[in-house]
Amino acid sequence: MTINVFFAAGSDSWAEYQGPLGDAFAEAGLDVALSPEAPDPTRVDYLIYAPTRGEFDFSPYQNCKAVLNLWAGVERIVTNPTLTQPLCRMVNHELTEGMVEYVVGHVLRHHLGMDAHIHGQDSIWRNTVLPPLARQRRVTVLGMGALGSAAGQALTALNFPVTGWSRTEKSIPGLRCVWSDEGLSVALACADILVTLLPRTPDTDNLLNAERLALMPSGAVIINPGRGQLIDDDALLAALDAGHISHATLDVFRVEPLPPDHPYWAHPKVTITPHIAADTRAGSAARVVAENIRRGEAGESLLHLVDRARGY
Ligand code: NDP
Ligand code: OXD
Repeated sequence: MTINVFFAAGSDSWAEYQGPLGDAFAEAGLDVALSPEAPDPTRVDYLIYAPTRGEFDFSPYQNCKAVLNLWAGVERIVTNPTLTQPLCRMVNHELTEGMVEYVVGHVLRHHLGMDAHIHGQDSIWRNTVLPPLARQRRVTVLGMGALGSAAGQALTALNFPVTGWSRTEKSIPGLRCVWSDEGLSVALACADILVTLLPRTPDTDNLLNAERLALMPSGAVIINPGRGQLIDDDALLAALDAGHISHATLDVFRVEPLPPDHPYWAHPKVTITPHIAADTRAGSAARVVAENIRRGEAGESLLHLVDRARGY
């Protein structure tokens, strides 16, 4: 029987996804009617969604077996009171690869002090200060999920001593894993470079406040590709101005695009990247969507199900 899939991720991305989704459904042996419109919501079996779509009323889709989100982050959907269907988020190898490359690149920039050479070409030969080796630079990753654990392991492979913090107890080869409030204090105290890869939930909002920033070593660097709300912006600006935090590389913000008058733009110790750390690529995302529909139709458990109560 034909499976009706409504592409509700927004008209802007329809052109990008139509072909890859068709290919992925064919590869998975699925007979799918895919449409960017849902004339009869009660006939929709699966709904593909992205938070860029904005406000959405899921209630008419009473027979929809799952909402398949194209983003990893779900904070804008889990709070939607009309969503009663199972929600799956995006996890895939290209998203992970992108994030690993972003994190490793920005960690190495700060570790090697690259800015001094990129911006300091003043004809003076200074070769007395060498950067320490990776094994002498402690990195902490907050969030040991799909992205944080992969980034942490890539850094470990380069010899950085990595501490990873999560909500629940974990054991990941090569990393020192910590959890709980006590674990957070331990993780922050050894964060010469801190990478934040937590989801936005009520528990992680403003996690990095003045008190917690003060636990970090003096001169530490923060790299935040997680969510803007993880950081208390005023506290971070104060810590940068005081020199306690030497630099912040920020990819995500409370308001996106970051408003032109936001103090981060002009701050000499802030690097802004415009939410490009890891993008969902249509080809690999389509295969995850197809696999979940195949599973749904076969009565198998869905991949990457979101726990609504937990918020991620
Ligand atoms: P996962 O759900 O796989 O991992 C989340 C991790 O955070 C888990 O280890 C979880 O702990 C931990 N966590 C959640 N809440 C808490 C808490 N209260 N205290 C301690 N640890 C907590 O997510 P992903 O790794 O796939 O993605 C992480 C985030 O990255 C996304 O939610 C999104 O915000 C962001 N992102 C940003 C992108 C960008 O381009 N900038 C692209 C993609 C994602 P536990 O393991 O114990 O459950
Ligand atoms: C995501 C993101 O959550 O791009 O996928 O931030």
